[in-house]
Order: sequence, then structure tokens, then C-alpha cells
Amino acid sequence: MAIQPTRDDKFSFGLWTVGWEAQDQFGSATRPPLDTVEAINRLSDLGAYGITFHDNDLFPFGCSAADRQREIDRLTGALKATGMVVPMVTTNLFSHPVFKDGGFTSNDRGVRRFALRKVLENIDLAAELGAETFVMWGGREGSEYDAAKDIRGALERYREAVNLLGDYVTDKGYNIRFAIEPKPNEPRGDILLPTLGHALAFIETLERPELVGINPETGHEQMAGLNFTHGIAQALYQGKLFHIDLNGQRGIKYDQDLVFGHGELYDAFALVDLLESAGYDGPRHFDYKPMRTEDIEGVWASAAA
Ligand code: 3MF
Ligand code: MG
Ligand code: MG
Repeated sequence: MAIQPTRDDKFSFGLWTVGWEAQDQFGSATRPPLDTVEAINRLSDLGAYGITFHDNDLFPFGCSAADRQREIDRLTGALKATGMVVPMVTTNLFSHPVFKDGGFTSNDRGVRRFALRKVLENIDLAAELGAETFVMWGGREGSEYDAAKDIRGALERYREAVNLLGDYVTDKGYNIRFAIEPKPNEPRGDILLPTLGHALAFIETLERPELVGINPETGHEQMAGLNFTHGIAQALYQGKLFHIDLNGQRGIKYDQDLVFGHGELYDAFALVDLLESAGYDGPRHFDYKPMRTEDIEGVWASAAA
């Protein structure tokens, strides 16, 4: 039996997933860049309802205001043509060398201020596009050596940053909530807020905890050897599952970002059972990487899977 997804299934994809050019630590890209409009059209044909992106998936870091606007216009044109929506937006605070020691927790005050500025600008864009969730993955908020960062100080800076963002959306009257995405390591040796448990505890220290939840990713919890489904159950129990990144992982190793269900199959089954029976009605968001050995047709086959 062929199963055809519909918009009611609320499947969404990061632009960076199907658009991944498949470069890794040891090898360069094996696929050419994928155009935003093409990505939206193909995902729409497959039955997805949403597309998500980092600011710099859409337009390059440091581009002119006119170039930025042109890419936004191309995006909104494709959304209008297909009926796709943008349920979530996120910020790239990890690719540019300036973020080598993090954004919100960089030891350099100038970088911390720049990171906040970049996020605020991107929140305005998220609001303009009608996104209701703003994800924050702190990929570079961490260290390799314990002496390299004062962790208590860094957490305080993290907290100040998220408090400021909460004030910002409140003052602006935006209908946006934040979702912190935990990950134990990679690219940093150790990342702050490494598991959903750490993130849930951190959220309670904030000035507006009601505005902040989590965006757990299947593989990230499994990288820490944890039971993802149990974690999601706790997030649901605490009313904090604001968004979810679905993918596949096989055991404790680097972040594999396999297709959902192509990792620990039984865990994937238990998770679907949980989400459906709990009545989770947020996006079913895929954050995976089509395998580096695939060409573009393989990319679309993996998205269909
Ligand atoms: C890395 C990730 C990220 C986050 C994204 C926020 C590049 O392992 O999972 O993807 O999901 O930055 O949405
Ligand atoms: Mg990942
Ligand atoms: Mg993710």
C-alpha cells in the first residue's frame, strides 16, 4: 500500500536538509547547491506542509539588504504558489568563523552582542513570515577544554540572552515562542544544555519560562545514550514540546542525521505511537541529511521516505 502524505500530517523540512551539499569533515561537497524555490516545489509535491530555515540557508552571511530581500521575496513567492507555510525559523550562529567560540556564550563580548543582533533581525523575519516557533540550537555554545570557559558565567550569559529575546517578542507583540534544541557534542567537544533534561531545568531559571520550550532531536538524545521517547514523554508531560526534529541515529557516535526510522526502528515506532496518542499537533519536522553517496534524485527519494 502506498501512503501519500497530506498537509494535515504537518510534515516540514529544513531547507538545509534536502539542500545539504554533502560536505563533511573529510570530504568536500558531492552535490550542487539546491535552489530555494525548487526545494519548496518538490517538497510540496511530496505532501509536506512546511519549510524551515536558518537565516543563512536563505541568504548568505553578510549579503546586502537588497540581496537579502530578493531571496525573501523568492521564498514568499514560492510559498504563495504552493500553499506551503513557514512554521519555524532559526538562526545560524555556528558557521561563520566569528562564532568559533559560540554566540550567546562567546568569551568575546562583541561577538555576543553581534549574535543577539543577528537573532533579533531574524525574529523580525520569522514574525513577518508567520512562524510561531523560533528554534535555538547552541551548536558552538560550549568548549573542548574545561578551562576555556567559565561554565557558570556562560550559562548566565545564555540566560540573559534568552531573557532579552523574550522581552523583545513581548514588546513587539509577536506570536512567537522559543524552542531550545539540546545536543551533547559536535561541533564543540561539549555543548551547553546537552540533553533535554538540562534544557528543561535551564528554562525554569528564565524570566519568561512560559515562552520557552524545547525542540528535541531524535539523534541528539541518542548520541547521549538516552531513550528519546522517554524524553519526549517528559517534555509533553511538562507542556514543553514546542517542536521536534525527527531523524535517525544508530548508537552513540557522531550525529548521523539519517532518515527518520532508518536508525533505531523500534524507538521510532514507540515515538510515533507516543506523539499520536498524546495528541501532539505541532510540526513533524525532519532534520536529516540525505546520504553523501546520493545524487539529487536520491535526495528526493529520501525526503519521500
Ligand atoms: C545540528 C542540528 C541543527 C539544528 C538547527 C536548528 C543544523 O545537529 O540539529 O541543524 O536543528 O540549527 O533548527
Ligand atoms: Mg542533528
Ligand atoms: Mg536539529
